[in-house]
Amino acid sequence: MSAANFAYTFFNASSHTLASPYFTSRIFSSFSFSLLPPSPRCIFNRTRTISAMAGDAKVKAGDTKAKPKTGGKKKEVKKETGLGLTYKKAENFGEWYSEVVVNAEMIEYYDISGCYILRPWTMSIWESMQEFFDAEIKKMKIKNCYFPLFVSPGVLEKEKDHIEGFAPEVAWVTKSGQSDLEVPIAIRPTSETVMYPYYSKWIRGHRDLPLRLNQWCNVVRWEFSNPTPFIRSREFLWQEGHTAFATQEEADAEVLDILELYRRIYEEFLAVPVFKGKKSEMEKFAGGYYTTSVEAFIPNTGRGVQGATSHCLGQNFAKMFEITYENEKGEKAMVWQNSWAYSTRTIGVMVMTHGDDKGLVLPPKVAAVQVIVVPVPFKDADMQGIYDACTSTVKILNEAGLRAETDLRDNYSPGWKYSHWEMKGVPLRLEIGPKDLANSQARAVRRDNTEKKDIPMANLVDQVKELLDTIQQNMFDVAKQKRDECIKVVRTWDEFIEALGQKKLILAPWCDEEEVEKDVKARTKGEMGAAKTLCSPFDQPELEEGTLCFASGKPAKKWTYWGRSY
Ligand code: 86X
Repeated sequence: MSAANFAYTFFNASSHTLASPYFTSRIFSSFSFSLLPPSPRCIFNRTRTISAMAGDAKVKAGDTKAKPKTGGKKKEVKKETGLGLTYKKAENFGEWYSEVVVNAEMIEYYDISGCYILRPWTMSIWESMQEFFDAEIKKMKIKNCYFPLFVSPGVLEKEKDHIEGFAPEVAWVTKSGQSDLEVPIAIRPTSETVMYPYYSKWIRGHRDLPLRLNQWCNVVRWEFSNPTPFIRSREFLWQEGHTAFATQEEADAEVLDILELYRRIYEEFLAVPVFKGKKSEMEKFAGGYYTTSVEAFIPNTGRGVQGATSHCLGQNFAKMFEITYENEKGEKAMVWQNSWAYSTRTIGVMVMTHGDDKGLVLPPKVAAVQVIVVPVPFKDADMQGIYDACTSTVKILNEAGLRAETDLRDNYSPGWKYSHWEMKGVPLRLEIGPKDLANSQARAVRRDNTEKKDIPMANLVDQVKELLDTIQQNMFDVAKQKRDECIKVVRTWDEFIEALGQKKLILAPWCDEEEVEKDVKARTKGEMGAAKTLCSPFDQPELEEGTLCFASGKPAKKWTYWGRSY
């Protein structure tokens, strides 16, 4: 098949009839969108924008509407204060989640389905993780770079194994202004095809290796299954690392080094427990050699969620993109490659894990505001004295490197402020009232468990630091305990089905055969989605001699986590 032809079939999974590599508008429009130039009304009149857009845009079947239930009508019915959640986490998890991310001012819904505005409260979380990860990969001699957003159709053809099945998710730009582009260009869903032609160019000899690059960017995947803020959005932010080595040993080592950084992001920053493990043949990145991942679990929905992936690509892409070099002996050799990524999905997992019926609960390490200082005026109290105490408390905490703010707004009551900052998930609240002022202390209230404690001003910084550390640790411990309570070890099919019905995270002995995983998927198919493997944990319980696979009855090769997943 010619390159051009392949590019065509590749992105037109549904059609095999057309000879041209590019598209007739009729067929093309079934999976593309066009970039309409924004008209003034789109920018200035929001109400009209939404209705106009719905009319203008070609909305594809299966496209869900852009506005969530909670962002629309519901809000008008709600109390004027705008405080408090309508839904409870345990009763209606989906609506609860949408409401939390909006009311905590993390997300604003956008008028394109599956696209969300990331507000400052979200971005500061992303930046905390970014700061950590970026510094760590720099220690590993990985360098940042930036490749273009657009992909020419020509290079995509090289990637048969890789992109097969993904074609319907690729978004295309087909016009500039009113004229059709001569050649449509794709928007990156991931950057292998964008980057590897240049790896081929830049890598000549063994001295050019290793080549270790990372980029922080956005990617677009035009998904049609139900969009969820952070968890499944059509555009998201991520880092993608792409590295090339002379030897497999170096590549193998990096896969695990990066995976450990992902574990630390989840466990040390987001206070979310994860398992490190290897993906099954079915669930691995098809273009790669093997895939490792960190896997989280959401007890409320009984779903696993892939937290981040670190792939060894082997030499598959080196073959496709001719990434070769001359080794010390003067022979031509192929590089070993890895790729790895984590995305803004991390934030969604954190919200789902820690949020409660009062809203978001932020781990101190990633909270934009770690301490909110609230003045509690009383009838005849020395108002100025209280305000000054709040301001100086913040100053002392800021100088100690803590992220503290005070809320001195005089048009809100202390109670309203408590609810507001609880909704936003601030880990620690310090209340300062007349009595506290008189005693030179502040009343500390933890967001994670409502525990209260008086802190003497003389000891402010130490005690606040200690409290924040305790909160961070406690949030992880509680989440881990809840997650662990969901783990169910099963050995038979009947136990497996029962555990699946109970929303468990299932650990089962498995024969590690692709056919068997397919069979399990088929046999568990239903409204809630099929069960699949999440990963085979690196930390394997002992597999006793003679243990059989829960699904096939053949000898088991390993313990594997199974469940429904996001
Ligand atoms: C898989 C693989 C890999 C670099 C990573 O997981 C780490 C960072 N990439 C990504 N993947 C695709 O390759 C893909 C390709 C197309 Cl064309 C698409 F539309 C969606 C995709 N989704 C995932």
